[in-house]
Amino acid sequence: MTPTITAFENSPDRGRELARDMRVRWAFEEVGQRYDVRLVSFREMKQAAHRALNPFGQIPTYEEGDLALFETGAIVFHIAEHHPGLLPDDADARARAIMWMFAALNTVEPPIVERGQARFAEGDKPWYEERLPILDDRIRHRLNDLSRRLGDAAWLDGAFSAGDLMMVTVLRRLEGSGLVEEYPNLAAYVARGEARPAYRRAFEAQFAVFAAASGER
Ligand code: GTB
Repeated sequence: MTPTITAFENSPDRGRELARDMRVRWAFEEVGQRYDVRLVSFREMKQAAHRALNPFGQIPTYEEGDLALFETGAIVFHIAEHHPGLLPDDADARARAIMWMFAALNTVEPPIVERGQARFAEGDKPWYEERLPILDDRIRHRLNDLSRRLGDAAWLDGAFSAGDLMMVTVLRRLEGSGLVEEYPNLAAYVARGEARPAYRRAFEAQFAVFAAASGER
């Protein structure tokens, strides 16, 4: 059965891979699983039918037969568990790859989300300019440690895994901030992720939604 995910009908990022369905699309592409996409408007996302899939009224969601999931961590993990290619066979290496997924979502992403939220919700407030360097330093704190751990390695723990997929998409959210570029090994790490053919295919699919809606190409 072909799984169906939901994505923004009209993404505020203009199809630039920042909305979280990108992670799920990328995971599908890495494992070679076809998928369908149902586009939803902001209004639809808050209605009962969508909230039955995601009580928080957000995208992406995942449906396959009787199974409905939300949370990109759970969705990517589900895909990785059911297809070879995103989690190592060795039990210890597998546990570490899952650990990196959690680290991306629970330790690295929160200060990045906080920065984005501040710009969105407080960007016009007088304190915003003063607050931004504090938020940036919180992110640097995480990037410092991540950069030190990654060192010269290509990926976080041996071969590319779901942990890297999640971490790259989290770091991608800093696009335009200049923060990742302060750490050349992290910038190269993100670039390596973006260069993967599966990432490119996911990007094209996500951008095509925006292009079709806007007439751009
Ligand atoms: N923890 C959840 C997960 O990982 O699945 C978070 C899901 C989430 O935040 N979804 C967002 C959403 O539905 C879209 S991705 N937001 C609408 C709402 O909450 O009402 C976040 C996002 C949105 C837009 C941009 N952008 O335009 O740059 C980037 C990221």
